[in-house]
Amino acid sequence: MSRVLITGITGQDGGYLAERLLAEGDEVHGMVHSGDDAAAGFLAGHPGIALHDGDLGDSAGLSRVVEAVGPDEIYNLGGISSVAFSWEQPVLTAELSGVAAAVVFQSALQLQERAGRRVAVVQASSSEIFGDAAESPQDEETPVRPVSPYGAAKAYAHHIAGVYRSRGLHVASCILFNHESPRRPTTFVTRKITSAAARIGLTGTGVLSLGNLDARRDWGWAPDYVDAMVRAARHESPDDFVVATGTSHSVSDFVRSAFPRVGIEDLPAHLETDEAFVRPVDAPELVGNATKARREPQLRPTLSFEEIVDRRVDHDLATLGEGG
Ligand code: G4F
Repeated sequence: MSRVLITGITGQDGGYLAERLLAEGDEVHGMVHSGDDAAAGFLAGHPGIALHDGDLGDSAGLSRVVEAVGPDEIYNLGGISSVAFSWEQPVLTAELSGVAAAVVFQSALQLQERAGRRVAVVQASSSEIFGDAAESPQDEETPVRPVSPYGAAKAYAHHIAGVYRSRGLHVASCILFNHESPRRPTTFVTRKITSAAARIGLTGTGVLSLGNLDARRDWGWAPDYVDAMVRAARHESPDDFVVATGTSHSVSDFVRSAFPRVGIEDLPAHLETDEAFVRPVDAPELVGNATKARREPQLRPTLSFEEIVDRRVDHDLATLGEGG
């Protein structure tokens, strides 16, 4: 049994991770900040998890949580997760998604040295670090070249993970490409599309407004990526691992797969573009080469793109059909 601390436990990945580790008999602790409205509901739905007050923006408090829990494993999933929002709050993004990682690593190293045992850390890195990528697909050696405040913050966290690894901390940086589930909020494009498809499919009316339809992303299934993080934490040697499916689709491909699922073929009648959703800079294509992760910690995607779209649309249809 491992004692595990998760930052960002109330998010999509944090929830799947906590459920998986609890089911395996691990002792699960999560850090939540006082403004996290999801915390009370999360605790009610997950008895057995210990929640600790802490804020990624408060270095001393964050260190105290690591110290108090004394974990064997730390998953640093917290921070700003929306690339679009990072353009509105670049400094906050740098603090929560960048600098806080250094505090986590420093606290873990101090705990490791004091306790005389390994403290394994997983940093949830992001394909956004590649930004306007120098090559396609991207792998662990692709130059880091972010084009968004979010990508720049994650790039710092990714680099400082390497620094602490060289100091003897078992820190794996999992470079996660887009990964989706019904738990995604509608601020992300896939959920925005599937919830609109369900609504328009049921009512026969409505228009979906999107930004850049040409952006290509490598969309995987979130529980697979959580599995990858656990395997990376427990892999004998810490490293950087690209976690991806290896296939990219455009935003308009996603729309073209989702709408027919609800019986809508006349896309132009229900789709428009709106400049308000276009970002100042948007990486044109992010697609990962996960050969290394598949070879070493043996990561495997379980769902295809089409299965992911279908499951998501079906979930939103069922939710709406139940009056949700
Ligand atoms: O769904 P998105 O907002 O996800 P994004 O920006 O790729 O970020 C997600 O994946 C990253 C991994 O690469 C994570 F690190 C990050 O935390 C997050 O999970 O946007 C996907 C694409 C973008 O190109 C965006 O410009 O969809 C495009 N898009 C087009 N119209 C839109 C919209 N995105 C959103 N959110 N809303 C739109 O209306």
